[in-house]
Amino acid sequence: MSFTERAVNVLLGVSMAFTFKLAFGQHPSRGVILRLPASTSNAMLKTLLRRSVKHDRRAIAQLMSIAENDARARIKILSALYERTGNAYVIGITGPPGAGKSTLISALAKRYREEGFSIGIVAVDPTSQVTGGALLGDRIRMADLASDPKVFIRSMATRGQVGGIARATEDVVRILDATSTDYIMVETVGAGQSDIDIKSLAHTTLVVTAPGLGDEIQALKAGIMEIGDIFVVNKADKENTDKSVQEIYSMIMMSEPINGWRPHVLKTNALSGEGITALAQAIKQHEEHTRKSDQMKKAQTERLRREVLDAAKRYFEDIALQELASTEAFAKHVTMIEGRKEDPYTAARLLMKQWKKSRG
Ligand SMILES: Nc1nc2c(ncn2[C@@H]2O[C@H](COP(=O)(O)OP(=O)(O)O)[C@@H](O)[C@H]2O)c(=O)[nH]1
Ligand SMILES: [Mg+2]
Repeated sequence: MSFTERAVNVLLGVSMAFTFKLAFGQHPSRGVILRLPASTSNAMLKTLLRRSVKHDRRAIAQLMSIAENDARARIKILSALYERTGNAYVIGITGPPGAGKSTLISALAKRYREEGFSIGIVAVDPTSQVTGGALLGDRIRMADLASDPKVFIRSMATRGQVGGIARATEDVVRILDATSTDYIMVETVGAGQSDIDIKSLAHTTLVVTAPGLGDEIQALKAGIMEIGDIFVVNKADKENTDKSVQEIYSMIMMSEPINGWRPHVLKTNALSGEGITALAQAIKQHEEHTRKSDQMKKAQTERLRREVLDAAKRYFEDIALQELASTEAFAKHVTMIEGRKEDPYTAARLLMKQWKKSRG
């Protein structure tokens, strides 16, 4: 990295931190993207949006890819779709690799399809990235679902998103919500192995484990215990299923119910379908509980608050800072820093002051 590049990076970093402090009293968590791809044309976006709200799966997939790669188009897409969101019910499915999450999702999806609901399945699985094996397995398992026009499947594993996988996943969920999807199931690998905050994304969170994984209870203890609304011990055909159920149950009984809900513990065999009806019922119960409790409204308000802040933060990162970096003033400051006539921190402060003034 040349000195100038370094100076530009420092300057952008500092001005970004400064802007956030100014606006929110908070520091940014990500680095700066220096180049944006060429914007997608408005006409093309319009066509895709029109097709996607009629649940055209190809258009939906295209919109998702554009949102992942083009920061400006992303904002256009999300704001155009926003008024249509808020209807889908989002189910998070998390747990250690190999527990049977994908298999369980297929079984649930089939159940929901029988009831006529449209389904979105979002697989966020960094373990799939390593070998591609798990992904292939998922694909075969979901093959009959994939041919159903009312089922949309998206795998997040191998994409290099502009704003990270967590943001891309949220966007995908939002786009599905806006395009008449009744149930959205998001699969993540549990306990700190992915960046996704599934609890805040999902209305109901399932924590899936299986006997014989060795570390199942350990995995649950490591922060995943608090997030489950429903615990599923899958692979009920294996030994020690009841023991796992008991262990989880006693851990639940030791803690207070959250928002009046004490998590359920169920066992399933995702391959044979045993226990899936009971699981779908438990999800329904939690959905009813969440919908009628004050908590859902509070959680929603809190989510919306965070979204506005987040959108503002993203605006700064993706657009305002890019604009700043292309101004003459910015280039001048970099030259001054190069000549050791100024330091990046002072430059950032001055630029921000100027920026604030220019916005009135
Ligand atoms: N015996 C048994 N195997 C299962 C069951 N559910 C899933 N599997 C198998 O467990 C493996 C991992 O399943 P997968 O759904 O990919 O797990 P994930 O990594 O949690 O998504 C696959 O070979 C599945 O066929 C079950 O209920 N019983
Ligand atoms: Mg999986």
